[in-house]
Amino acid sequence: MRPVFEPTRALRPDAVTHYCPGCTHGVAHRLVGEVLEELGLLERTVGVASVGCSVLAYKYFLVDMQEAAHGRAPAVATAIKRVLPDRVVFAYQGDGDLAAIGTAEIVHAAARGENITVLFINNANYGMTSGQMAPTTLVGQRTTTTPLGRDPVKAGHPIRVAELLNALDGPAYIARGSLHDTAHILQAKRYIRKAFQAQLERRGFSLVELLSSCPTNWGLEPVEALHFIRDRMVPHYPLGEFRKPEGVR
Ligand SMILES: Cc1ncc(C[n+]2csc(CCOP(=O)(O)OP(=O)(O)O)c2C)c(N)n1
Ligand code: SF4
Repeated sequence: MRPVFEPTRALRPDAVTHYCPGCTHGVAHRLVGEVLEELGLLERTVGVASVGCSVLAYKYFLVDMQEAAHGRAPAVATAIKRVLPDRVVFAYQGDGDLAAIGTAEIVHAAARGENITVLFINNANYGMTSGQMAPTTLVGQRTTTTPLGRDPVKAGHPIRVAELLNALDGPAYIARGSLHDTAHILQAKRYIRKAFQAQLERRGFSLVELLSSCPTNWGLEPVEALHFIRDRMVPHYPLGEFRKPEGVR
């Protein structure tokens, strides 16, 4: 019988996940793993795990992995890529990590056009530390630090990271996908593939933002959390490709 589905060889098959039920961090891991495997990159990839729920990503990916201090993954990835230019290097970062404590690192890595790929998991809060407001938290969204809902007068407006970085000259590829249903997961995978291809072609910095669920801290059932992405996050964070290298369709 011909198999119709096989788990990617990029992820440890015997790992017991620490992610909550319904969390789409696992889906994002699988997409990255599938793309790396399909492009034949498993032997030459170095991933950089950040601080947040994905701090243990190195336990799942069967590629070389390095842990970075909170927010510093783009700087660590920069160093690895510069020392080992033939390796494929990616950073995997949450929105607290990338868009709060690590804002300077991501902006300058993008502005420098570093030839690295960043997977940016936007779940609109700090997941690991029990659901505080992140820069990406929506106006009106309740978190443990905005129990009445985010008030932009006191807490500012949510940051659209893909659009922010698209204002820079350095990036080669920037896209935003979503993990809330199958069609969008497949679209997100195409974006991730193009981001890694940009790195392989030495085009420069690539980033894929992925709208992702955090049912535990949102106080929602897993399916409701997917609907929250679709109904609340996608309208604020439009999906699509913001920057593509010349000649890429
Ligand atoms: C220097 C430093 N400051 C603060 C923390 C506490 N901390 C750990 S994870 C985290 C936020 C993670 O949120 P995010 O990046 O959105 O990832 P998620 O857990 O939602 O996937 C914070 C503030 C830390 N570990 N180190
Ligand atoms: S706290 Fe949120 S982001 Fe972290 S594993 Fe659980 S659902 Fe996922």
